Amino acid sequence: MAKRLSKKFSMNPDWRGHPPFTEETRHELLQYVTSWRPSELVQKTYGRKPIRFLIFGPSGHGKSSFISSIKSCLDGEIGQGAVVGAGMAQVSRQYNEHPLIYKGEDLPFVLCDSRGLHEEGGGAAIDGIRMVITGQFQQGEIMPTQREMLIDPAMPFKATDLPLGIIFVVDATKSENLRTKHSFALYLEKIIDFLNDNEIPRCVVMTHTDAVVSSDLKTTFSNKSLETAVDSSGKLFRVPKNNVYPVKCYTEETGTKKKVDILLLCALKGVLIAARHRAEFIARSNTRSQIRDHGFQPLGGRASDI
Ligand SMILES: Nc1nc2c(ncn2[C@@H]2O[C@H](COP(=O)(O)OP(=O)(O)OP(=O)(O)O)[C@@H](O)[C@H]2O)c(=O)[nH]1
Ligand SMILES: [Mg+2]
Repeated sequence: MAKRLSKKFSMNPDWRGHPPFTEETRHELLQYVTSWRPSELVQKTYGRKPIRFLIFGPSGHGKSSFISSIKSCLDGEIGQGAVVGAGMAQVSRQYNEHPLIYKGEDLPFVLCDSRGLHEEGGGAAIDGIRMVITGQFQQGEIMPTQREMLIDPAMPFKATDLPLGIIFVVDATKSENLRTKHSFALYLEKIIDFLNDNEIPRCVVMTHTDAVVSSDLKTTFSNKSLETAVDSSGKLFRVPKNNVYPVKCYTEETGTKKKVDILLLCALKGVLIAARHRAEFIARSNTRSQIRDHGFQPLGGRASDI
């Protein structure tokens, strides 16, 4: 009894509320993610194209691994969805839209892989990133580095060309170090300013949780070192702490695991909730501006009153 009590009181309290790591939670999260659909108004506004979520982050921090892991989680089997590196610099150089398939059907959104941010010598050019955000890059096109950037980025774009979310991916063991790099902070600021100006929701997916929480992923939300990493990742990408999602990617597993899936699905659910709010806002603003353009008369008022 004394032993049980001392174990109980030696555990850290959770720093974030979270669902239990049970099979039921995995099932509920999977249900949410796979049944997520944009409303009719949003579908009408955005057309038939899948909704885009862009993945940005420094090279080697796990962007492609996160995409692959989400695919494996939906599939129930480990596969190689996006090419992942092992000790290589700058593996992904292209812009790549990855469809997500559940039980043979495409989900209405895609995860878009991209070239690493600002790695010495070969990071993605800021103007190239702006072009990816505004939908001016085709599937498979190589994203230029600052040196290679020759294209005029000043192309007009519509609100519906923009993604409904940016997912910054960062390695939990490296975020603190990145914060001290002045050149990276300046580079990131330009990207964040552009996202703010266009009101694009963003969050952080923090990979390598397993490297910090070495014992059991169940202790993710009570581990103090991980809380510190969540804090510094939030400050680095200027998102509130509750929009930083710790995950572990599938790296050496041969089958999917309940706790790994739960962390991955919690992250994706957070992205989808933010996207729904933004999409509804754009769809309604779009409808209002069409009403203005066409001079429709709404019930109880003249068009000029809107
Ligand atoms: N232990 C552990 N390793 C991870 C995790 N996520 C990614 N990795 C490893 O980190 C390395 C880099 O992962 P990638 O997914 O290729 O990183 P990337 O951001 O796509 O890199 P670039 O394509 O070069 O920009 C690989 O060796 C992965 O296996 C994680 O959550 N835990
Ligand atoms: Mg990659």
